[in-house]
Amino acid sequence: MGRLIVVSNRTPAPGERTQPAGGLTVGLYDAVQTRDSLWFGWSGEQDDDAMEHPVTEERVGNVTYATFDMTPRQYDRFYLNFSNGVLWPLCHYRTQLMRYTREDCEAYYEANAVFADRLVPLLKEDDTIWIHDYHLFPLGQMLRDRGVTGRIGFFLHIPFPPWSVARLLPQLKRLLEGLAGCDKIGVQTPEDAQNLRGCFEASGLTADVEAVPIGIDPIRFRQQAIESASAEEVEQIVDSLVGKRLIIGVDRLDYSKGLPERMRGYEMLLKNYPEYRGKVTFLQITPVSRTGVESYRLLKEELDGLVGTINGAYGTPDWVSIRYTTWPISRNVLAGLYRVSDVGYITPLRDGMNLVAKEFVAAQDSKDPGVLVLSRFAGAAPEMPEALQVNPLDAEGMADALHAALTMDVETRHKAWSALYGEVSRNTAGSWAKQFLDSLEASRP
Ligand code: ADQ
Repeated sequence: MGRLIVVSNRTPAPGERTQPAGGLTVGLYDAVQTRDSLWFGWSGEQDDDAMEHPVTEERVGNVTYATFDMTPRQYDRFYLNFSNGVLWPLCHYRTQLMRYTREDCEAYYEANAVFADRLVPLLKEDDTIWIHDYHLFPLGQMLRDRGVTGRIGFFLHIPFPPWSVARLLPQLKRLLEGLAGCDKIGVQTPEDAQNLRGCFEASGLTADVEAVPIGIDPIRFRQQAIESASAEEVEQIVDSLVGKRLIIGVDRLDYSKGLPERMRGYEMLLKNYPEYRGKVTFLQITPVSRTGVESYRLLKEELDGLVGTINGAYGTPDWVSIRYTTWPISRNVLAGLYRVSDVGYITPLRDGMNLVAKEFVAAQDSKDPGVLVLSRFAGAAPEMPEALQVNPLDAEGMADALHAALTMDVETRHKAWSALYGEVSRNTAGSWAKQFLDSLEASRP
């Protein structure tokens, strides 16, 4: 069997190469460990002379991490402006937030060409290449143009919108032509697959698209949660609640995550169900991300204001209704916090999958499990029908779901949790990678 070549915008940071921290790293950890692999991507470093810097390689176990630096221009135009200022909002159906310029678009293709030019010399004939995510849509075809003949797969971690929305992107066909260079394109949900197929069809292109939902490592995460729930850091937080019920939300600060809407849903709980005033705490953990993009700065201002308004309106001298932090928290502590929470309140407006929903389920105590309140627009929703599913735009509906979660008897909670945990255990990070790679393998003789 040839090598597995993983290509993603960022490679795991050196500290994460032996201890995967989340998302993509966990998903691919098993796949790259069990076979001779190369993981190729941007180092995270920027330098004016980056184009003169060589690719740097580090070998850890079975994996060679090959990384290169970017120029500040590439970072701004390829990463911030086009990937995160055009493609991210488009794929999350937020077209009014797209800030398109031709110059950024060209810089996106130029940066993809740099990925291709730097990767090709590292390749061998029987390598299988697996490209990840929206930063690298055109890379497959660019590798083909440079003579790569081996199998190339692509996985999109975020949603893909229908043709009626996608066609708002200038040069959509060019983007799809680049993607069609891959033998197999994986997406998170059947809806994304249908949308992407529709776009290929409308553009007169053919491609092999398949829904392969990503999962977590539930056994490992559960173990982490059990250990950390009784660790000092988590116990201190539990003590500080002095018996109040705990609702938890965990997300990067991103407009796709529906954070203002979530606050409004919680505010409605306090308004419509006054019996919870002074009796619940909502802990929202939201590390800031992409601060270089204007819409993210504006979102932070909006959220800061909303939290202040709700706390001001409902809080009392001895009770803060929302605890809100924008600092990152270690995964261990996070796992313990999920376990001690009564409700996981995960309500994105649109999300590729949302691994936090799966982590919350894995972390629960089977004898007294918490309840998952989940947006029906998370990619995880079709796999999790036993969660209390909500529309994040319906504040009253969210409040009703929180109330239902907080009053659910243990038998009903246990029944729902068992079904959810069964699914989270069936479709794991490891099985996701295996299913995709098997399918890529079978895509041609
Ligand atoms: P993200 O948008 O980053 O990922 P998500 O799937 O929820 O969203 O993954 C976030 C990961 O980061 C989780 O493993 C979570 O535990 C971790 N995390 C979040 N906050 C943290 C904190 N404060 N401290 C430490 N860890 C934290 C993208 C797509 C998703 C898709 C994933 C994987 O947007 O829809 O599920 O890729 O495909």
